[in-house]
Amino acid sequence: MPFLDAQQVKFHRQQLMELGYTVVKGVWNEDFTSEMRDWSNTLIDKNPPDEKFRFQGSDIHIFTEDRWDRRVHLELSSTRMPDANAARMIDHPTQAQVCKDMGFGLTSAQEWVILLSKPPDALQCYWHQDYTNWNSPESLTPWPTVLSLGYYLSDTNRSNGCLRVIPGSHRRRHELHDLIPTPHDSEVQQMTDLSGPTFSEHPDAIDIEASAGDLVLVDARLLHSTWDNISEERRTLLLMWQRIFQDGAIPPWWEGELPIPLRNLDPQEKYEETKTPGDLLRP
Ligand SMILES: O=C(O)CCC(=O)C(=O)O
Ligand SMILES: [Fe+2]
Repeated sequence: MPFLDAQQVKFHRQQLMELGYTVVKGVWNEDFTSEMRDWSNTLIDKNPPDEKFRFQGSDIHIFTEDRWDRRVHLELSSTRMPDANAARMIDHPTQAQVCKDMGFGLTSAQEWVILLSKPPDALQCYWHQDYTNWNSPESLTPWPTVLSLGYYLSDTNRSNGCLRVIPGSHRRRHELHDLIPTPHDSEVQQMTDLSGPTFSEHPDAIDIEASAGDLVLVDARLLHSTWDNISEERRTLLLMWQRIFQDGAIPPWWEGELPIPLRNLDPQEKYEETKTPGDLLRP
C-alpha cells in the first residue's frame, strides 16, 4: 500500500526539485524511533564526541554487517563499527515505500549510517554542501542524483540545533558559494573565528524543523548548516545517502525541458571530482 498519495507525491517532488529539500512526516513510527534513540544514546555515551568534530558533534559511522565483512581499510574504532541496526534503517520498509511512491527508481544506497549528535552547548555547523561532481553537467539536473535521508530523534528547532538551508541553492549559485571554504576540509574544521560568512545568519536561510521520526530528504547540492544546540538535551540525527537517477537517467515523471548542458551528457565521460561548484552553476 502506498504511503504517499498522488497529491503528496507531487508536493514532495516539487519541493525537492525547486527548494532542494522536503520533509515526509512520520516515516519512522514511535516504537522504531524510540528504539533507535535508546540504541544511539548508549553508543554516544560509550563514545563521547571528539573536539575535532566540534561542528558536527558525534560523527559515528555504523556499517551494515555485510559491508563490514567486505572491509579492506576499515578498522574498528570509537567512530567506525558494524551494527545490525544499520541494515534495519537502510532497508526500512516504510522508507522503501516512500522512495517507491516518489518514483526514485533504481537506488543505490550507501551501506552505512552516519550518526551526528550535538551535545548540549554544541556549536553550529558551518555552511556547506555535500556534492562532489560539480564539474559534470549532471550537477545541473532538476532532480537530485545524490540524496540524504535523515531522521532526527527529537523534535528539532532553532534552540536545539535544527538544520537550516538556503532554498534553491542546489541549482542556482548563491553568494555564499563564493564566500565559504571547501566543505569538510581541515581548513573549515579548524576555524576558530565564527564571525564570518561561513557561520553567518544569512537572510536567505530558513530553518527546517522536523519532528522525531520524520524523513528529511535533502539534495546533496543544497547549501545547509545547523544552529547551535543551546538546549539541555542532545540532538541526534541518523543519516543515510542514496544515489538515484544515475548515469544520465531521466525520471519517467519529468515533464519539463532539460537544461542545455544536460541534453548532451555522455554518461561514459568521467569528470574530475570537486566539492566546489565551478562555472556550470549560475545565479
Ligand atoms: O547535523 C545536521 O543536522 C546536519 C548535518 C549535515 O550537514 C548533513 O546532513 O549533511
Ligand atoms: Fe552536510
